[in-house]
Amino acid sequence: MQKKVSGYCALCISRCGCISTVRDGVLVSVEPDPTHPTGEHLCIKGRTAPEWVNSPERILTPLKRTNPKGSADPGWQPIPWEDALKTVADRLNTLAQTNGRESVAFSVTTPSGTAVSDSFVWINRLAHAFGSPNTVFATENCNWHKDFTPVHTLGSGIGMPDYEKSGCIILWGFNPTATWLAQATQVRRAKKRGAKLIVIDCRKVGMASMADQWLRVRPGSDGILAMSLAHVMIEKGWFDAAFIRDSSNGSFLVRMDSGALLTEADIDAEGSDQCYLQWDEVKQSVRRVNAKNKTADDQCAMPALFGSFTIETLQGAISCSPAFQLYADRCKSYAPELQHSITGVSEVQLYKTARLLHECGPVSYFTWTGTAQQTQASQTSRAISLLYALTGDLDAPGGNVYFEKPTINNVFGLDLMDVQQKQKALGLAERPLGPGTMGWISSTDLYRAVVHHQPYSVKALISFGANPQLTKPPTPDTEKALKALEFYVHADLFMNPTAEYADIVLPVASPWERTGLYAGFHVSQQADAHIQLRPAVIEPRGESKSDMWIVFQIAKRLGLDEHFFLGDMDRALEHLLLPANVDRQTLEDNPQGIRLPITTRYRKYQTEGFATPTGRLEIYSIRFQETGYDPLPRFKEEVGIDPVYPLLLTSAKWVQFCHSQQRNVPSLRKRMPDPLVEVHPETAFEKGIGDGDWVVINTLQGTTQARARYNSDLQVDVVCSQYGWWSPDAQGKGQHYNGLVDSDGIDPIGSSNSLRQIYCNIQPLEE
Ligand SMILES: Nc1nc2c(c(=O)[nH]1)N[C@H]1C(S)=C(S)[C@@H](COP(=O)(O)OP(=O)(O)OC[C@H]3O[C@@H](n4cnc5c(=O)[nH]c(N)nc54)[C@H](O)[C@@H]3O)O[C@H]1N2
Ligand SMILES: Nc1nc2c(c(=O)[nH]1)N[C@H]1C(S)=C(S)[C@@H](COP(=O)(O)OP(=O)(O)OC[C@H]3O[C@@H](n4cnc5c(=O)[nH]c(N)nc54)[C@H](O)[C@@H]3O)O[C@H]1N2
Ligand code: SF4
Ligand SMILES: [Mo]
Repeated sequence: MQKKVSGYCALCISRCGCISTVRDGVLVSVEPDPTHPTGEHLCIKGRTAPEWVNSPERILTPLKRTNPKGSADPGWQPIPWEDALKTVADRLNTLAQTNGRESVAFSVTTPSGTAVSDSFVWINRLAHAFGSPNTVFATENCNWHKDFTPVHTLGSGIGMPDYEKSGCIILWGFNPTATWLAQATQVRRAKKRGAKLIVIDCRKVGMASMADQWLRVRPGSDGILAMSLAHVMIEKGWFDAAFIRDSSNGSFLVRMDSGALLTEADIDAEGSDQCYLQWDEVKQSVRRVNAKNKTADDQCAMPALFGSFTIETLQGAISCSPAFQLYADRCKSYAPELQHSITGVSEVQLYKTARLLHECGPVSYFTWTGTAQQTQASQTSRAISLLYALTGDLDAPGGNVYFEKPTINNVFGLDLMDVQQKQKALGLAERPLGPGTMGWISSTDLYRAVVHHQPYSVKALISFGANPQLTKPPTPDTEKALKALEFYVHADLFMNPTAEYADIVLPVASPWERTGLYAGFHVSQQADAHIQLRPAVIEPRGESKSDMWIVFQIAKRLGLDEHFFLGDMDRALEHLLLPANVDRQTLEDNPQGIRLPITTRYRKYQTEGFATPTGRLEIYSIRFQETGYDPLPRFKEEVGIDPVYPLLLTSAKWVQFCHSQQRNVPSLRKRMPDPLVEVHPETAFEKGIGDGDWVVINTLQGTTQARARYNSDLQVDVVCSQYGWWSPDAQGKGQHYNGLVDSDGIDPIGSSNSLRQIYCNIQPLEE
């Protein structure tokens, strides 16, 4: 018996349309579905998915620990589902009663690099319905800087390049060839049609070899690079002044005494503090702007972007400048001639790049983890958003666009907690604009709460996938915390070094064994209009269950049924689909998905404004200013180089694996048997390291091992290694890339770690 079933590969954010073949109830192959908007190609992980699904290492029953934590053998003993679920509910309820609901933390793996996307919102909803503001998630090192920080500038995330109409595309610390195949396909197509391409990456990877400009930025200097580029564009007048004047707060006057925006309330006792002021160059006087709809009292005015003006206020004469002037001044302090030793990019190349941006638009860009994993990621994100704002192409044809998506109900459920409970999120008090606002916490904050009871005690962890032992920086508390947790339950397909500390492990079905709803495939309007209910193609292996089922069953036993459709997953799905204009039956009848008849509305800000405090794109961030952060990007410069650790280490992803997963898939492992570190041959030669030799990487924090691979496209003092290795036959077990990271250095706004700007040294491994 053989059948072919349409679906999509759920293993990463690309969600490539695919066709799965099942023979006698066993998944035997996964192939591309070129009729699907993301189905032109599958990567090697998708093609080898049957090995992953059928792996002998899958967890097939609920397991209970019988030996103490930290023992070499946890003594896993199979237990019935009912016992497991009852234990989980009983323990969580008891702990919450004695220690408060915030004492139970949740954890979820990344939906961009796993299929947990099927249940991501339900897992978060469970935490919120339970009353826990504490969900550990990779966001601070993954997507906070691209999906949430830009809210303070653009009023939204960064959107998606409108590849089909872009004249010039920037890939900034993002290598879709390895990490998002469907975007790579779009870029290649655009390039073929004649679009220009700028790649900003420390390595010449992926599309860099076909780029019109490849900017070999030094790790961690992207914010400075963005400011340098912006300086050139402002100095040359290569920016969309009308857009900045009419749609950003760049024309709003800033009081030089306080750094606050000047408002009508400053000049008129009856005036509104929501009404901002510009300097009108025609009338040579101030002009009032209604915050929410940009209409001013005088339409034929010319608001100044540059200059310095003395304004008579209720407190006397005050010197003021348009926010854009302050931004231009800040950019000037990062002028290319001052910064090329820090960014590694020459003045000439910066001018050429700025010219491309000016002459070859519309410009679109995508940035991801190359600009995330640094301690200045939030200001870097702002600097890149502001540089992009200069093009005037936001939400315009060919620019970064907010495509229309199928509308589905939002069940994230943050509002199931009251304000007081939400405010208890670990780290939120220190970083009020950080991931805590979404109920997401860092593992460092979790471990501190478990071990030091700071700011309060956390006693339990319920984790859906994730392997923070390897994917987050270590802290002196990590192991202590994992041992000290009074109760830890981990739901996964495979064991991992973090799950080894669990009290109970729950077996999760693979995405080929469960349904999944996906609404909007991102990479074009056509893809984003696509909605699909991926069918299960085989029976769940062993007793494994979907994350959604586990969530609903735990909710039931916790007495939270009312928030989970009384345990009825079909009704839950119907609820999601209510506003979507498509019903479940239609989706079930069309497993390849449905394209809804929706089209792009460009430049929505013209009618809706921007979702920022001033209702405009914020050159000058009001929330940053009010929270005590610099309202304009500012960067600390590299510290002087330590002769003991003279090399600059960064990391990246390769197509074979997602994070710490898939090392146990034989076909993938054959292609990448050992952890790699890319080294410039000159540096390697100096240290007596041959291509393919094992080397030791040292930092102030730790040490690990990897095999050298020569890469002559790197700067000579930059090295790039892999993270996520731990499988027993890889050399370096017990050590890993993130052991090299200093967990204390974090971004003060968004809490990202320095995973990509680490001073290190390397030497040959003594056998
Ligand atoms: N040095 C360095 N560190 C990094 C990064 C880097 O670039 N450099 N990248 C960071 C980024 S971007 C991210 S997102 C994080 C990721 O960090 P994590 O979220 O910890 O990701 P993984 O290591 O892939 O762990 C995934 C675990 O979830 C399980 N899993 C897979 N699918 C499912 C599912 O459907 N349900 C359940 N319940 N479990 C599932 C897997 O078997 C595995 O055990 O790592 C970060 N760490
Ligand atoms: N194969 C695979 N695909 C994945 C994942 C995976 O683990 N494996 N994970 C998924 C997830 S969760 C995510 S977040 C995405 C991430 O997707 P990407 O962001 O594309 O992932 P990376 O390869 O880690 O980083 C992109 C590039 O940043 C460069 N880089 C390193 N340091 C710097 C720097 O300081 N500045 C700049 N400008 N560039 C730098 C690296 O050389 C690399 O080419 O991928 C998703 N897809
Ligand atoms: S890029 Fe690979 S792993 Fe990601 S969805 Fe596509 S086939 Fe699956
Ligand atoms: Mo990520």
